[in-house]
Amino acid sequence: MRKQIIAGNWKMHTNIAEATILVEGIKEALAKTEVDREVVVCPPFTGLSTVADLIDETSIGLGAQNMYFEPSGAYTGEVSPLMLTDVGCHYVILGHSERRQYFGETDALINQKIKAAFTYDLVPILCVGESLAQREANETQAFIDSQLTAGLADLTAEQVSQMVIAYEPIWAIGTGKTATAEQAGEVCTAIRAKVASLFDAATAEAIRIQYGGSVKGSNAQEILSQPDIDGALVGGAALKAEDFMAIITA
Ligand code: G2H
Repeated sequence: MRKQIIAGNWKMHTNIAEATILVEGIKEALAKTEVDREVVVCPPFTGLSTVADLIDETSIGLGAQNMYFEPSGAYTGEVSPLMLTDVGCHYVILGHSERRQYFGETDALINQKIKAAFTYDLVPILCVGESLAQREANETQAFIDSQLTAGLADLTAEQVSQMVIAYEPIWAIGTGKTATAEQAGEVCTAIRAKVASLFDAATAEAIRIQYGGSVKGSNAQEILSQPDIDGALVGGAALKAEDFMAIITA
C-alpha cells in the first residue's frame, strides 16, 4: 500500500519570518488532525535551516527544490546534496519544469542529479510533464516517456521504487487551470506502466506518483482519489497553512 505524499513547493517565496509563520501554522493544524498522508515542505534554500529546526520532532518532512550533483567543489552559487542532508533534508525536487525552462536543465543533467541524490541518501522527486502544444499535438505520452527513460537511466529498480515522480503538466502550473482528475489520473497510470516497462511490475507498484499543477482544497479530493495518484506537489496553495491543510485533509 502506497502512502500518499503531499509536498509544498514554496518556490522563490518566503523570507525567514514568513517561513516561520507558515510552518508554525502547518504544525499547529497537524497537531490537531489525524492525517494518513505524508506531509513535506520544500522552502527555498535560505529557509531550510530555520524550517528544519521548527519541524524537528514532528512528522513533517523537509525537502529542497534543487541541488547540484557534486558533493563539494568550485561551483559558485550551487548547493550540494551533502549540504542538503546536513541541514536535514530527506527529499529534493529535481527537474521541475521551471528549472528546465528558465535554467536550461536537460534530462541528462537531471539524471546526474537523481543519481547523486541516491548516492547521498536523498529521495528525489522527479518532475515530468508536457506543454500545451505537446498535449494538443497528442504527444503527451511520448514526451513523458522520453523524460522518464532519460531521467531514470542507470538507476536500479530498488532506487526507483523508493523515489517519487511528480506529473506536472506545464499548462496547469500556476495558471489556475488544472488537468481534470481523469486527465491527471490517466497520465499517472501511463507513467506507472512506463516504469513497469523500464524496470518491473513490483517497482511500478511501489513508486509514488504525485500530480502537480494548481492543486487546491477544492479539487484535491477528486485528484487524490484517482487510483494511480499518490499525492500532490503543491505550489501556490502551499503558501498559506490553511490552504495547504485543506489539501492535506481533502
Ligand atoms: C506546479 C506546482 C508546484 P502550482 O509547479 O510544483 O505549482 O500549484 O502553483 O501550480
